[in-house]
Amino acid sequence: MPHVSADSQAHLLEDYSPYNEKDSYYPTRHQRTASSRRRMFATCASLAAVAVTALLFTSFWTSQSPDESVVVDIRPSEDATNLTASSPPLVPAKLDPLDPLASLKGDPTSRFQDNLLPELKYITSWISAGWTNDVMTYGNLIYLALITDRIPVLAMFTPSHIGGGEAPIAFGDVFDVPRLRQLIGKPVLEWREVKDSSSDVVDDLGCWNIWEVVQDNEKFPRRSSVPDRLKIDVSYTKAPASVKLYRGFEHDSHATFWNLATLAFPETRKANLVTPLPSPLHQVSLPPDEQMLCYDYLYYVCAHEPYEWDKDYSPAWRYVGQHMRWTKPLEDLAEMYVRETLAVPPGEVTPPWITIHVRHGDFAGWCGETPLLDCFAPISVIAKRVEEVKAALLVKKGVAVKHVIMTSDERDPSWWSQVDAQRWYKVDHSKTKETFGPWYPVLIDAVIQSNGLGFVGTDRSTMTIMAHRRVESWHDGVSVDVKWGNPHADDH
Ligand SMILES: Nc1nc2c(ncn2[C@@H]2O[C@H](COP(=O)(O)OP(=O)(O)O)[C@@H](O)[C@H]2O)c(=O)[nH]1
Ligand SMILES: [Mg+2]
Repeated sequence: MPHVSADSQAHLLEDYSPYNEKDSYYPTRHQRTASSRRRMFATCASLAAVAVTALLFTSFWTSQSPDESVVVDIRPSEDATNLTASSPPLVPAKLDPLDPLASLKGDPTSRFQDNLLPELKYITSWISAGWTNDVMTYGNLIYLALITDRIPVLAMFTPSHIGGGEAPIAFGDVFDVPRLRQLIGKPVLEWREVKDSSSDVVDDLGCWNIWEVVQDNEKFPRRSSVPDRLKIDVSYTKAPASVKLYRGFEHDSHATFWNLATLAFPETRKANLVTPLPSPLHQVSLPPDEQMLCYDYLYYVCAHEPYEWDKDYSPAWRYVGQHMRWTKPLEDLAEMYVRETLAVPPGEVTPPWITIHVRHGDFAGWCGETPLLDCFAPISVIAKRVEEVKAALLVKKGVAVKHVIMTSDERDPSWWSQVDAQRWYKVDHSKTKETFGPWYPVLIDAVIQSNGLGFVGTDRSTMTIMAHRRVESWHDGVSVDVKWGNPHADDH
């Protein structure tokens, strides 16, 4: 491992995620003021509108939603209570969540502000880590949008682990945004729908700086290439210390959803306005924007405890993440790869499979003095877990799974020959990058992992966490994670 300074090492470790620090440290629309008559009229009219909307939604979902099993009604209860005069601004019930143009003035504009509807409120944030961390970060952004009644605006995925010089890929080229809108029943926008991707105009925007408050190593807002890519010049306002989950605790960097959500509303926002940092390009100082609410970085956000995506109760997973389904072209491509991998003859149904995800690569940086052979789980330990998952699937689903597919970032040919010796299948990615582009080896592997009936992952990998959740939620399958770090780490 190259020599790195303590600070840069901390940054490097953070990207290993989700546990960048020692986990043992953890203790365990507009406001109306009207006469009571007008208020009563408004309430009745609203109730009628809600009833009609509810009916429309019900019939829509019954007739069109292909996966009711995962539909959870997370819309705020639109009862008389929150439709009274003192309600904070809501995404209006009459707004068609499925039509992106209903949430905008029209086609993408050169200045993003020119496309925002004055009566609506939006929320955005940037990413800056490994791809799966970034998937979670966008999931957190959408969840924060749900609890603040704002429309999330999502940027692209940036090529952090696949070569910094590669082109980004749009969120909507990976995840099925129309289906996401349908499943959460709310508008979701992509930046490419808001601002013309070829625009040369640099927009100014005031954002909250969370990063500098939740961690001690970097005395600046979280760095991300996204604002530059979107041509946005950001002026940051340091958030109040109260956003941090464990105030004063240097070994954790989490804020909570609701601490951040308070800043979305006028009273707490106003009470916490401090002098903003001038933007790097135009040197403008702007308070956090009220219409396009913006936070620098939302990876380290939780409702209850750090690294929640790893928990079954995770609200960001339950209300958002599980509804982030792959685009149909990506599903089809991965299915084609699975059929080739398992040599399924044309016309035959693809058999169920178990995917293994072995994460090595930069995880070596966590091994310290422990030799890698003792640190990473050996194939024998992984094989034991595969047998356990097979047995559990037989009991739970009555299915005897015969096919096991290995996915990994490991490049050592001798390690892969051990995989061959187990008669596990491996995906041939020798032509994937040149045929489909640099994003596709990891995208295809992630889809394959998510669509198995069983999953054996690597503890502490966000890619594993997502596959684990997806297999359980989408397929009612069985997932386990292999522990590592010393020869007895996975003893059980
Ligand atoms: N193709 C492929 N790439 C992988 C696999 N595991 C890890 N990687 C690469 O390593 C990166 C790991 O970063 P991230 O997605 O944040 O997951 P994490 O670091 O494991 O938490 C991925 O984005 C991929 O680029 C795998 O099984 N297949
Ligand atoms: Mg990562």
